Parts: sequence; C-alpha cells; structure tokens
Amino acid sequence: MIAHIDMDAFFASVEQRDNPALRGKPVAVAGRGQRAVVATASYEARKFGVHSAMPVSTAKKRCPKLIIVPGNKTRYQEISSQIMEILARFSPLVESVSIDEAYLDVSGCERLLGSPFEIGQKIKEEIFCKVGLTCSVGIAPVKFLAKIASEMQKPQGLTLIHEERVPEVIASLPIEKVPGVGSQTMTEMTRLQIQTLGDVRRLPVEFWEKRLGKWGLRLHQLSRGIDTNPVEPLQERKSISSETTLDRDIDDEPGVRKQLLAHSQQVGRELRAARLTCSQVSIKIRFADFTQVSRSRKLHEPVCSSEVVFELAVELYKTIRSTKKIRLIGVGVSRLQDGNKARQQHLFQTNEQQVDRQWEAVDTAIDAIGEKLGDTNTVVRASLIF
Ligand code: TTP
Ligand code: MG
Repeated sequence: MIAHIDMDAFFASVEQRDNPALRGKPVAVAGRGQRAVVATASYEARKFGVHSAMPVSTAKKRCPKLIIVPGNKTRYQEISSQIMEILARFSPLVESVSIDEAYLDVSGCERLLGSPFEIGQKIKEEIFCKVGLTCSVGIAPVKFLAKIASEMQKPQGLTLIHEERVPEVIASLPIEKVPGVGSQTMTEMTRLQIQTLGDVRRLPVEFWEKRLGKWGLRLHQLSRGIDTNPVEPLQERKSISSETTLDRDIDDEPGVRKQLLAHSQQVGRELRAARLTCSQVSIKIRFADFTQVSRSRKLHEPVCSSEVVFELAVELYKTIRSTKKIRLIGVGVSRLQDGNKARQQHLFQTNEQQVDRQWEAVDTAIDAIGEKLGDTNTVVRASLIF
C-alpha cells in the first residue's frame, strides 16, 4: 500500500500556527505589489472563492476581510524538512515530491504499525504533535490513486481506497483529476468525449498509443488501475529557481539588475541551505506582450555564491537584445551537486576562484545572521534598498 501525504493550506497554516491572531480568519500568503498573486489561502478564505494563483486584487474583492501575509519560503522549506524527517520514521521508502507532499510505501509496515488506515492515523497524529500542522492522507494500492485519495477529503482527511474499490473509483474519476492530464490532453479528451478515466479503458490501448504515444500507453494502464511507478526515495532536486511578476513593466537596466540580484540571492540562499552547488545558471524574461525568452550557461566550476550567480545572470541578460518592456524576471540554477563532494581543493587557485570563495564566505555569514534573527533580509545589498 502507498500513502500520499499533502499538508493542508501549507503556507497559510504555518502563518496561522505562528500568529494566533490569524487563526480562524481568512488568510492568504501572497507577494507584494499590484500584480501579486495568491500562493495559497487558508480554508476560511477558500469559502469566499479565494485560491492559489489568483491576483490579490481579485481575492480582496471576493473576500474584503482577507488578511494578506508576505510569506517566507526559506522557513516553509525548513518546516517541510521537519515533516519529511517524521515521515522517514514510518518507512525507509519516502519520496518527497514538493514542499508539502510526499509518498510513503507502507507495504510491510503492518506488523509494526497496524493496518494501512491505522498507519494513516498515526502519520497525521505525529505530524500534528510534532509540528502543529494538519495534513490529508490518501492510501491506495498504487501511487496515482494514493494522490487522488488524499485530495478526496481535504482538509484533515484520511481516505483509503481498498483494492476492491479501485474499479469503481476509476470508473467515476473525472479525467482532469488524473495526475499528468494537462490542458493539452484535456483538449483531446473533450474532442473524444472522454469524461472519466473509466471512459479511457473502453478504447483499445493501440488507439491511445497512436494518439498520445507513450503517455497514451500510461493513461490506458492507469485506467486499468495499473501504475508501475515505485516510491523513489531521495529524489534529488534538479533545479532551484526564483521569479516574480513585476509591479509594473520595466525596461531600464538598473531596474533589471536589481531584480536579477534579488533572485540570485534567493536562489543562492536555497542552494546553501540545502548544502548544494550548481554548475549552470539560467534566466527567464517574460515581456509585456507575454512572449518569453530564456538563456542559460554552464560554469567551469560548481558554485554556491549568490554573487557568481548574479554576475552570470547579468551577462546572460546582456545577450538578450530586445527593447520590449519586461513583465517577469526569473533566475534559476541547475546541474546541482552535493556541496561537500562537488569540489576538490585546488592547490593553485586562480584569482577568480579566490574571489568566488570570498563571496561564498560573505554569503554564508549573511545567511547565518538571517537565520539567527529569523529574517533573511537582515543584511541586504544596498542596491536592493536604493
Ligand atoms: P498545495 O498543496 O497545492 O496547496 P496547499 O497546501 O496550500 O492547500 P491544499 O490544502 O489544497 O493542499 O501547495 C503547497 C504550497 O505550495 C502552498 O501552500 C503554497 C505553494 N503554492 C504556490 O506558491 N503557488 C501555487 O500556485 C500553488 C498551487 C502552491
Ligand atoms: Mg497542500
């Protein structure tokens, strides 16, 4: 049996936990500025129709008493690690899939921990006792159904899909709820008048393979209740990125540099917190007309300093020759490696490498101050203020 755990209104619940004045109230975690969108909303706010990715202005209209809080991703990441540690005590097979979600293979845990339902209850209790947050748990014989089960009763749900109930669940499962079905598949499904996963099963596998290729094969398997994906522990992070839609469109270089710096610092902080290095930096620019470009470049040596990421981001920006106004700017790093293993000590360092190391020391010191005082913005570059 596989369990899927998903925290309830994760960012908002953390804010409510830490500030009693927010409890029981409609709360949204969102960025600042006129174009900010809601990252998530508390269940009190959802009653008014407020949801993730909704512009804050719309959310305020729907729920005038909505309390907007800025949020702190580094902190949520920390709490996420605490939750993953708790889960690891239940089974060695834990796969963390996002900041607030994980799969757990609980087969073989019955003798020690009880029935799958009891294991689900214990997981919920343990998370609530240790971190004071609620989650929803879904348990099923295969991965994709465990995820669907955890969404069936939210918040604080515990849903078990027994083997014998699988055909019945699939028959009535709306096709858009199947993990992996996006807008492209939906267009096809609407055209074919397919409404549930059960409908997929009625057509032969050859039909699906011809139409959707590999994904068609998988979809047909899912419709028969088969999901061969195992729970894969220690899924390594492949990339880290940070981006924002700007308050207003810009085209001045100092303005762009400021954005690139802020994102490079965020990405650098996350890299160092996870003890990782990167060997590739990329930037993403979305113009006012919604066209988008990205650029990336490999590094000769793995780094974790925000300054190096920033310098490269600026260079990449200079290769984009456009006079259009910019709406969104993002910085990302990839080709991640374990920071301890990544670099051998060079006997003879180039000047450039020495400077990189010095910047790393500065960044690490700033991180430590931020951590100590509980605010990552305690020490910032002057150019981010002026
Ligand atoms: P979700 O698990 O999708 O949402 P949630 O935990 O807030 O609420 P639910 O009870 O429905 O599970 O996402 C986890 C966190 O990821 C969420 O708290 C905030 C963040 N997030 C965003 O920043 N932007 C988004 O568009 C979404 C969907 C989530
Ligand atoms: Mg969640």
